[in-house]
Amino acid sequence: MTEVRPGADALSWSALDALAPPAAERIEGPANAQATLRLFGQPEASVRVTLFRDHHAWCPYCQKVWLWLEFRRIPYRIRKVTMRCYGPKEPWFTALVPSGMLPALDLDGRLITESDRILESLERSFGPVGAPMADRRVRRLRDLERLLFRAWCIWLCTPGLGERQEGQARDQFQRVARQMEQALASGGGSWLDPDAPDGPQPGTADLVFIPYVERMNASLAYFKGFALRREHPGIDRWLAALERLATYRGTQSDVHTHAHDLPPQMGGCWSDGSDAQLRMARAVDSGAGLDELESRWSCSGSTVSARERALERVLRHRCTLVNRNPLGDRFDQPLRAALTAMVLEQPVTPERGSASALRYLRDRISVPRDMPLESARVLRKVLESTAALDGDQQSDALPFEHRFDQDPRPFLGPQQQPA
Ligand SMILES: N[C@@H](CCC(=O)N[C@@H](CS)C(=O)NCC(=O)O)C(=O)O
Repeated sequence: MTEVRPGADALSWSALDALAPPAAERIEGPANAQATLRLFGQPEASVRVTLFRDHHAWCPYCQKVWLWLEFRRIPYRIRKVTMRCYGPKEPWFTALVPSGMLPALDLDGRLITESDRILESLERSFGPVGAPMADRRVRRLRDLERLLFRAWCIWLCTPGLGERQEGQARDQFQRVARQMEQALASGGGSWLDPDAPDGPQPGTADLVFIPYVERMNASLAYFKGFALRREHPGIDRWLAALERLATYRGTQSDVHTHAHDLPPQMGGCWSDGSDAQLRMARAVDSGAGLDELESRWSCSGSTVSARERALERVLRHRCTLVNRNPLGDRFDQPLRAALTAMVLEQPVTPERGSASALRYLRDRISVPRDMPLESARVLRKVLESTAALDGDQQSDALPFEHRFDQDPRPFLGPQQQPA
């Protein structure tokens, strides 16, 4: 039994280990970014599908296919590939797919690329999730999703918009967002799926919207000070219905991750510099988060709390996290201090000169790659509160044109997959 002393000492690694829960069940448990095999109660010999997706669990087109496989409960393997903005592409993958583009899928030995072609092939082999891709009503919704995507790109990714153009771009985006709300309202249930709008889970029509609506919610808050969920209550209800489902939560990212992973992917995202924007961006960057826009889901009721899961995930990679930190070995005590503060829910003083090192880690927690949203929220907050005990020294700003600081290679386990 670990003796937990009240007071301000950082616990040892072995004391922290004793407080951590076992790793989550990856093969049969809820959807999770760490799995490399998913079986849904079926024998491994029945697996016909391999999904090639990114190490960071960030690619939106991969998320669409990932969600489809999870909701349809098709056994599959996962092979993870590096996206160019995080590090070099694996040669074994470019030998298979010369463009290096993700996602790709092997179905019964046949390689398929392009997420829509992948979904069509999966539907042919296993049957659809709700109304199928080719259904006239689903096609109309897919077109609407592309309209929303374009309106979002124009607003977010056009540099140098003046005040008037910002307003026009926002109006255009909101016009299309209202069409999505009308489509939801006309179904009369929680979902866009025209066959079962009040069914227990979303259909393919919903799955095609999820990745980018999630990214819109995050990026428009961070770069434009725009609260999508407040401005569009119909979209808020739809997101909240998704967040009640463990399958969606397993794939869900958060505002911080999207805000810093989108710019290199999109060729830049541009802030409007308004008071609301600066306030929201500061809240995100400091680790305080934007509770009203992030998931309302709470882990309470789950057997493992958000902080316990965060502890387990950090402990798994603690050596690499210390080695990779700018403070090197001297990050050992500050990291233990923050983790101790998190589990004991009381402040623990880090060694002097560690504020920027703690903030370096705060800024690099990637959701859902590293841990679920709720765990990241708790961990970021405690890294910041522990850093603040040392001072206000910040870490270097995150790069905008690439994220080589997130190269997955140092974290790869023996099977070349991050554990
Ligand atoms: N039209 C494609 C788009 C896929 C796509 O743009 N994939 C990006 C990631 S989001 C990619 O693989 N880029 C290459 C890289 O980043 O390495 C699809 O629907 O599958």
